[in-house]
This record gives sequence, structure tokens and C-alpha cells, in this order.
Amino acid sequence: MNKYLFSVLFFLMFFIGEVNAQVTDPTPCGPVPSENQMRWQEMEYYAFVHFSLNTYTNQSWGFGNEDVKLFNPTKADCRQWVRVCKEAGMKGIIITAKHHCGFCLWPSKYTEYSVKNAPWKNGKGDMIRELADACKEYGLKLGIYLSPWDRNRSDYGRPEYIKYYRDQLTELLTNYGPIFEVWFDGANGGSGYYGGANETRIIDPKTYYDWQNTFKLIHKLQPKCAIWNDGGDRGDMRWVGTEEGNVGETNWSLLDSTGEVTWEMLHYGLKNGNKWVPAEVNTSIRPEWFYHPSEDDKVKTVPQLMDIYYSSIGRNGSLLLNFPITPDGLIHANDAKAAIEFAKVVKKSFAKNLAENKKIKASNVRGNLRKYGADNVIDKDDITYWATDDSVKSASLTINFDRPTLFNRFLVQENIRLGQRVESFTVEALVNGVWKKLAQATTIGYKRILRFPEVKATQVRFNILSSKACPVISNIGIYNAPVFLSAPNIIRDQNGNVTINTDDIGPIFYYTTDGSIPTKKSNRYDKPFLADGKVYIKAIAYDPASGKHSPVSNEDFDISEKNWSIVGTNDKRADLIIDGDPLTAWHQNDNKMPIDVVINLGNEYEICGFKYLPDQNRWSSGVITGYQFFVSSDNKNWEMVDKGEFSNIKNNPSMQIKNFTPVKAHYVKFRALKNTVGDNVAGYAEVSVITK
Ligand code: FUL
Repeated sequence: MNKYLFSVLFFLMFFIGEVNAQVTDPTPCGPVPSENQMRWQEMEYYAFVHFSLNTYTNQSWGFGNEDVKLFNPTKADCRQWVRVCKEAGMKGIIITAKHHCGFCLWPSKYTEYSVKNAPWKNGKGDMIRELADACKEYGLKLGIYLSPWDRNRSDYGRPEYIKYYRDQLTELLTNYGPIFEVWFDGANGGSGYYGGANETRIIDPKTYYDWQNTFKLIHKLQPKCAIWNDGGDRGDMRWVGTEEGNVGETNWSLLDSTGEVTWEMLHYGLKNGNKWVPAEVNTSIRPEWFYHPSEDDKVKTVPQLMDIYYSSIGRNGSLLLNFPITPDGLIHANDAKAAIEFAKVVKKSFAKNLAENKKIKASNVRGNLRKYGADNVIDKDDITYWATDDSVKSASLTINFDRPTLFNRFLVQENIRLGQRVESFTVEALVNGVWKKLAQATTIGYKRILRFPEVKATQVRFNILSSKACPVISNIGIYNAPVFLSAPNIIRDQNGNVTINTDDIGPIFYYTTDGSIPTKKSNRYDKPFLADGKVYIKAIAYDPASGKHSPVSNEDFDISEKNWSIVGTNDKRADLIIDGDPLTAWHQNDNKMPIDVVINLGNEYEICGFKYLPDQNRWSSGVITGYQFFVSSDNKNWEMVDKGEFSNIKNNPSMQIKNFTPVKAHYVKFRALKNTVGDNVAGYAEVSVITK
């Protein structure tokens, strides 16, 4: 009998083994990442550094005629940059070897417009060499930004320039060791110095740069380098359509290999695209990319950086965070502090995976094989995965904590080597015996992290509702991350009434008007208060329940706008541009460019600059790029005191600040010459002046 049972068992085992042997790994679904893209994706987080002549001219885009003699970073220390980046948890640094002005941070033998003619180290300096050495010393990877648009070169726009560009790329990709990423910015504002021609040169970015041959050169010189390109030719990664620090909640790592790429495709990817082109989220730790002293108190706070983290790395993107290098040649202490604190919070947030070592059950396991079992999602191995049978495209995993457990984050990863599959999923929690939906989301990709209010539950259920093919999940994490209060908004209306608020529920606010840091002993805010005229307000939000407070927010208000008026229009909405509210805007579209707006300041003041905030609505029209600024004492005789461009306003529609030599003004005229789309609309959220 025993012998008989043994034979039956043996037969069954053999038979099942045979059946299982026929179960193969899921076949890839659609395009999959290359080894270069995979290596890049796993880096997750790395730095940008913006450093050039702009650093010395307070500009965003140099015109191309700035004096090389300005470049003299007396304390330049790339090891300091790298140490900050390393401590901030970053894996590499991409440097603006050449920005649009054409100035080169390395002594290129193909141009005189470089460090070799700058006073820095008597022309013997090479910033790329110093950074490459520092990266090597600290184990970070090096990346290169080489602007295709070059406002200095006389041959820009002609075929010779492409040779020059490739020669420079060859220098950079040959002499500085391994390069992990090259960055080819698509910006081209047209006008420039161009070797003295001082004209506008329009090129067709789709054909002029001949990217395919440049890509071949890169592959030859640096086979392991990933290519970022926002032009028509697909690189290895894509831009996400904004510099604010977020990619779409739905984020497919796919595009089509040919055809136009719309803003939607950049932001959300393309579900059925035929090429793997994942998202890289680029943003600056300050409003601008280059250093401007006026932004020293505008460094992003830890809660803001955490939001960016969840909206980039937490949405299947990588995060490229910029540090503007100071004129001394260092990462500013405020920026370093914010980035390092941010890294500490990220570490703390994901320190303990509450799902680890817990019982986990799947509604379906591919071929019932252990190899594809549910435990693979908590085994800390990114290669192993849970998969279902090919026919099963909706399935769930249940994690049992045994006892009530507090958490507020859910992390999930697909094994993207087999393609991106999941289209929609939910997360539920068993709270006091009842299943409660915590979150509903769409794509996953390399990594997705969901945030929800803290919940105490005994079980968590991850339900895949639909998937392009059988789901392949490599990792799940459940965390209880620290929660932060956001720094409050400080808004002053035209009458001088200051409002302090935030999106968080429940905090109280404290503020100061003398520049000191607010504490619980400072003024308590309970309703709008009057603070007219020049005043520097700092505020914090404070949560009495937890005893926690937010970072400090600052607003440096100038003269009173109480007696200001918009002259020469009957449109009442014109007042919205001096109402202090960044969310309201006015547009003029009944005239041809140039379009003027005239403000009566109600009094004579000595002014030394102005501020322009474009309409903050993403789809807004009338974002001004070319301007002139005039002053007058009588609204009749005008003197032009400034003219220029708002360089990067299309991609980064933040507050534009322009300074000029102090001058007396009773009336000011802001003239729009050109907008981002070349039509006849001028739009403004706010216009104000800077007094001496
Ligand atoms: C933009 C450029 O025009 C900015 O100056 C900056 O370099 C940013 C990263 O890309 O398009």
C-alpha cells in the first residue's frame, strides 16, 4: 500500500513538474528599456549644476557677447558640490559645460570663448576636469549639458556649426572619463550676438542639428551614455513638459519613435507608444536655473521638495534637481541645507517596509509556481517578481500585518524589463474588519508611490484592475512616513491687507514684520492685517496637536500700491494686475504688438527695477518674452530705462525680476514686444516696481 501511494505521488510530482516546465516567463509586453535606460532609471536622483557667465550678469540666458573676463569663481570647489550632492543622496551631476551664451567651462580648442581666456586660475582652469575628478573621488557619475543653441558663434545656423558642435562633444566625451548622460536642451529664442552679427537666426530644430549622426558619435565614444533630447529625434529619455518638478500621475514610459510629440505625450507618455522613452523630471531648487542673489530666501523647502519627490520618483520618473552655482563657485549654504534635510526625510520615510516578513497571498500565481509567487514582492530583490497566468489581467495581493498597523504610503514597482503593463489599480485597507479604499491610481512603471492620510489597519489589499498583459510586480513597500506642514502663502492686496494661508487643515500661523524668524511668541495671525508700504514679512504654520511647525516663508513687499491705477483702459479687470493675487490675470488682445500697459504710481518714487509675473494658468496666452520699460513724470514724455527678454519664461513662467539704474518715476509703461507664441496677446498676473 505504501509502495503504491509512493508511486502515485511520484507520478503526480513528475506530471506536475512536466506541466510547470511548460510555464515560461511572461513575454515582454511592448517596448522594453535598453541596458543604458535601465542603468539610468535605477539612479533615480541626480543633480544639475548651472554655472556660466550668467552667474555674473544676473541673467537666465546670456546673449553671447558677455565678457569672458567676468568668469572668476575665486573659491570654486567642485569637491564641495560633489560632497553636497552625495550627502543629499544623489547619484550623479550634470553640468552646463556650455549654456546658450556659448561660454565653455572647459578650455575647448575650438573656441576662444571659454575659461582659457578668463581670469580664473589665469586661464589655466578647467571646470569639467575638476568636476570629473571630484566625481571620481566621491563615486558620483558625471553628465554633460551642451547647449545646441549657441548665441556666441558666428556660424550658428550654418552647417559648419554642426561640425563645431560635434568637435566639442568629442572633446567632452573623450577627455573626462565615463559620462552617464548628455543633455541637449531644445531652447532657441532666435536672437543673439552670433560673432557680432546681432541678429535673429531661426533654424529648423528637426533637420538642422542632424541628431541621428550626433547620436551615432555618442554611441561610439561613450556606449554606456544615456541621451536626453527634447527635439524631434527621440533620445533615451524625455522632458516632461514643465520645469515645475512633476510628471503626470499617469506616466507611460513610452512614445512613438516618429511624429510630433505633444505636451500631453511629454507629460503622460503614450500608452501604446512603440519606443521606450521614460520621463526625467527636471527642476531647480530655486525659482531660476542660474544664481540670483534675490533668490537666497526662495530656496524650496523640505515639504516642497517632498512634493516634488512624490511627483517625480513617485510617478515613474527620475529627478534631476538643479543647484545654481554662486559667483564664488560654490553651492550656496541655503541650497545645501535644504537638499541635505530633504535627503534625511526621504531616508526616514522609507526606512522601514512594514510589509517585510508579513504573510502575503495572491489571487493568482503564474502556473502556481513559487518562482512567480507573491513573496517575491517583499524579498528585496528587484529581479524576482510576482506574475499571474497570461490570461489573468486583474488580480490582487493581500498583505496581512497580524495586528493593527499605522501607515500612510504605498510603494509598488513593475519589473519593467518585461515592459510597462499596469493600467489601473487600487489600494485597500482592512480597518476594524471593514475594507476601505485608500487610493486609486493608473500606471506604475519602474516605481509608483501613493500618499494618503495615516490609517491603522490589519491587512492591505493591492488590486490590479486592468493591465495590458499579465502583471509582473517586483516590489511592494508599505511605510509610515513623517508628515510635514507646508510653509504658508503670504499675499498682500492692493490696499495693503496681508493674508496668510495654506492648504493644510488646522494649523495656526505666526508672523513677524521686522525680518526676524517667527516663533510661537511672535504675532499670531487670525485675520488679514494691514501692512502697507515696504515691509518684510516672515510666517510659519504651527500645529498645536503635534507641536510641529512649517518652514519659514518670506515676502519682501515694496511701496504701497494703494494709490496705483491702470491708465488708458476702461476694462475694470485691468486692476487684477496690481491686486497682489498671483492667481488672477488680465489680458489685452485688441491691439497689435507692441502692447502697452501704463501704471500711475500715484506719487513720484525712485525706482530701480520692476517685476512681471505672467498668467499662472498653464494654458494661458500672452506670456511676454520681449519687452521695453519706460518711466515718465507726466504720462506724456517717456524715457526708456530697460529693454530685453524674459529668457526662459515659456518653460518656467515664474516671477521675472529686472533691475536698472535708479530713476524717478510717477508713471511707468511696460511694453510687450513679443510673446511666446508670436501673436498679439499680452497677459499679466502681476506687474510691480522695485524702489531704491
Ligand atoms: C531650459 C533652458 O533654457 C534653461 O536655461 C535651463 O538650462 C533649463 C534646464 O532648460 O530649457
